[in-house]
Amino acid sequence: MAMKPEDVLRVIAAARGEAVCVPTMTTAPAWRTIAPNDLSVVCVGFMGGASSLGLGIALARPERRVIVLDGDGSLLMQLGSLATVAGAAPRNFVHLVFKNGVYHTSGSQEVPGGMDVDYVMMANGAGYRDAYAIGDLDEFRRRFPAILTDEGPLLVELHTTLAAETPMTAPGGVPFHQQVEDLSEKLRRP
Ligand SMILES: Cc1ncc(C[n+]2csc(CCOP(=O)(O)OP(=O)(O)O)c2C)c(N)n1
Ligand SMILES: [Mg+2]
Repeated sequence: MAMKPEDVLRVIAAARGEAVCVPTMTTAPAWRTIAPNDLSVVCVGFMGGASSLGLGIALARPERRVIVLDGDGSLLMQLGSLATVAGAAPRNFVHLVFKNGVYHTSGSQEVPGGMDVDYVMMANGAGYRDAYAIGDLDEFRRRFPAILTDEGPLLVELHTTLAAETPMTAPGGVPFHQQVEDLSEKLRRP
């Protein structure tokens, strides 16, 4: 079973409240249309860096939930970031891994191990507080309130199909430095 990434993003956008979202790779173009101009910072260039960016925000704003929307190939490239997150132990940090088995953005080359790589086990091994996999949209919708409130760091491996767009087929959006300034400004407000 696999979910359409856009359907997953719509569930997140509808229920996230004041959570900050950090989408990367193929979640980026869809997120721009599903949740425009909000508490997000969309990043593409620094493969594997989304969780570190999210970690920084989570540590700086411990009262706010931070949700990283990561790619499987990106996480695999910076696997050590799992131990960095677990070591910092941010209670407000959620790591959603969109596992599609490929580097979709760069041309759908297969990620080593494809869909067989077990990111749940890796997150548990690194010391995340909790980790589990979801492949069904109804289950994701049902469990999302807990994902928003359970103590982190939490990793959820999401089994997804390929997105309709990638940052290559749908480039653009607000420049990264501008998004960072906008988000900092919003987070500084009381
Ligand atoms: C260090 C580095 N190597 C290679 C690239 C080129 N690149 C950009 S996106 C991408 C694939 C991302 O795959 P994944 O994280 O699985 O996300 P998906 O596109 O499948 O959503 C690659 C290899 C890069 N940006 N940085
Ligand atoms: Mg991928």
